[in-house]
Order: sequence, then structure tokens, then C-alpha cells
Amino acid sequence: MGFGFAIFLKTNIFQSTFSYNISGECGARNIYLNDDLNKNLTSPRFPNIYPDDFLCEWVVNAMDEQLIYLHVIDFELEAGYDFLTLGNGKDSTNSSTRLFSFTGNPKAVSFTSSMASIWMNFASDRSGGRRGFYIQLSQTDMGDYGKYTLRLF
Ligand SMILES: [Ca+2]
Repeated sequence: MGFGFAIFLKTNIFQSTFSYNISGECGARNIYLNDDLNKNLTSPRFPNIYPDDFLCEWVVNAMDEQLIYLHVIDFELEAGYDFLTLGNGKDSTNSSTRLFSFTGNPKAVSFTSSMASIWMNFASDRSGGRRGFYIQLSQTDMGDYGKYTLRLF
């Protein structure tokens, strides 16, 4: 698989003066970032157990030719059965754009996209819900790369 994508761990705690949550069971399908605003994305009903047989899709867009920085604050999905999947661009139906899936309890997950848009989808199967995820999204530019350290997980 050709990863046009880098995985980084930010060396300092991400801070922002302002943020807000994407509301609703699945939230807004399209999420737009800007320099002054980061957004918190959660699984349905977080931190309560997410619903079974559920699918949510999002497209996250950075403005002004910037990139997307994603930082996982909390994450617990039923390992091997429920997944959060990410890919480049806006079309989740194009399997060639898929980058990877998270499941279970990944630790210290952060990355910066290589494109101005990424798609994400959350899919749960028919049983075994967990508390889900809480992810912080912000935009960044190439100049921030020096602040990151490569981290494999
Ligand atoms: Ca499940």
C-alpha cells in the first residue's frame, strides 16, 4: 500500500484557545478547520457506549492549503470488530485512498495528513460496544513538521 501519509507524535501537549464538539449522533458530515479553531470529534454517545450496527462518515477539510493534524485523546473500540478508518481525500468509497483502520486501544496516536482533506468512518458491528473515541482535529502547515517525532504504533 502506498502511504502518502506520515504518522507523528507531537512532542508537546496540543493547546488551543478555542474548540467545539461536532454534535449529534454522527455529527456534521463535513468538518471545516481554520487557523483559529480546532474541533473535537467523538463517536456517537461518547463517553457512553456507542450504538451497535452503526456507521458514521466524516470528511475533514483544512483551509488555505494547510494539512490536517489529528490527535487521539481517548480511544476504545471493540478490538477486531469495530473500526475507525481513515483515508486521503473526500471519497470513502474509493478503496485505493484508504490509509489504515484503528480498533481496540491504540496509544499515543497522532498524525499529520499529506492532503487538505481526509475522510473518516466509524463502523460498529452488532454487539460489544465500548466508550468509543474522542479525537482532536486541527490544521497545520509544513512548517510544523519539525515539532513532530515519528512514532510507530
Ligand atoms: Ca461491536
